[in-house]
Amino acid sequence: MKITEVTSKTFFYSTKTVSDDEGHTHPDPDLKEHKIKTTLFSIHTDEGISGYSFGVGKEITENVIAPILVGEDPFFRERLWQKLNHMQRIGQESLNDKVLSNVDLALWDTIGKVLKQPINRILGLYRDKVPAYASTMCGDEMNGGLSTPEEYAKFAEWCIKERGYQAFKLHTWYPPIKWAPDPKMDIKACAAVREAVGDDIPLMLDPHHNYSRLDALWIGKELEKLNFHWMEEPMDESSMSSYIWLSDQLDLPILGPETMQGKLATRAEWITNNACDILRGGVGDVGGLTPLMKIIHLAESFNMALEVHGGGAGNLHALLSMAIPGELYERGLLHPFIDHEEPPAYLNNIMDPMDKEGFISMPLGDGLGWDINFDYINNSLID
Ligand code: LLH
Ligand code: MG
Repeated sequence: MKITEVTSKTFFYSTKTVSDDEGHTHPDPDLKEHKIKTTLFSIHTDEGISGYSFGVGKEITENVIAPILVGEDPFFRERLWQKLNHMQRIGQESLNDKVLSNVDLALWDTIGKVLKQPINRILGLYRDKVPAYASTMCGDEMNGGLSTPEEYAKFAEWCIKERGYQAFKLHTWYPPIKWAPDPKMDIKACAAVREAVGDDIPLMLDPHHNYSRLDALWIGKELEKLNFHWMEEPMDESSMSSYIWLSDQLDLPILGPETMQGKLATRAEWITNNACDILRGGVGDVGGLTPLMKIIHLAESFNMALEVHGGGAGNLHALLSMAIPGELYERGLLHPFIDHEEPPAYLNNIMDPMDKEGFISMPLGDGLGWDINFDYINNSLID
């Protein structure tokens, strides 16, 4: 079996969210829809079967990825991944871990479609559903949104008591909000949420990512009083020493690294240096499902829990196949003004429908299980 063609097609779709100048997503201030671009990345084979993912640019597809993939057998996924991974070293700057991840996911999708099986069955299932937590967008200044501790509390109450989520994570206030970050405000929001949902619901905090050691320690100690489940990324993860220092002084579990580059190797360093209590990895941070499964097995061999970062197809298949096990699926990012149940126009269904008890079931479709609206994409192409 051979890959015959690899393409990236750019198309428009509508969204009600905007990014701030630090890259965090919020609702559009007027809650209006506007168009943004993304790409459909496709791997075509000589057996007429194709695999897909999103977000790999046209230029890198044509100049870097297609020359490596075309003519190869997609079942040599490990070799193709290693080749692209090594190419990151030699100045292929736009071949970042997110691109690598999306190429890897499209290879998995191709393989699943050829074998006519969902990826979770190919990996080997551990369970057939996973509990989800509500993961908020970071704080804002929108009245009725996530602008005060009381608004976080109200949203948490709805997520847990009405919608059925099993746990709740706050992303609190970061720059460019002028008064942020503010450790005291973070703790006020966490305390209000604890009060609203009661003592038994697991709560987590993902605060501003550039606090000082002393601020992070103070927040951690306050979270211990509020019986929080974990804290993640309160400081720049480039300094592993800071995380060793912090974890050493807290009973509160510290989770990481989330955004630090280095894939498997970085996680091995964090485990062996006791820089975290729970490991972190998500397909988009580590270069795909191929390396994420290795990281999961690395954590397993050290008896360390691993929490998967982010939602989406690749992360869900990994969670269904982990034996350590990943405790919770991160569903979001959520906001009182945004309907997470509504699929983007280029999908017919969302990837992670959640039942009333807060569980997400295994996707049954072949490959990654994306239900892609090809008609929408073909009618919205811009090149
Ligand atoms: O930057 C953000 O908006 C969040 O930190 C985002 O990366 C989110 O996915 C996260 O950290 N979840 O844990
Ligand atoms: Mg995080």
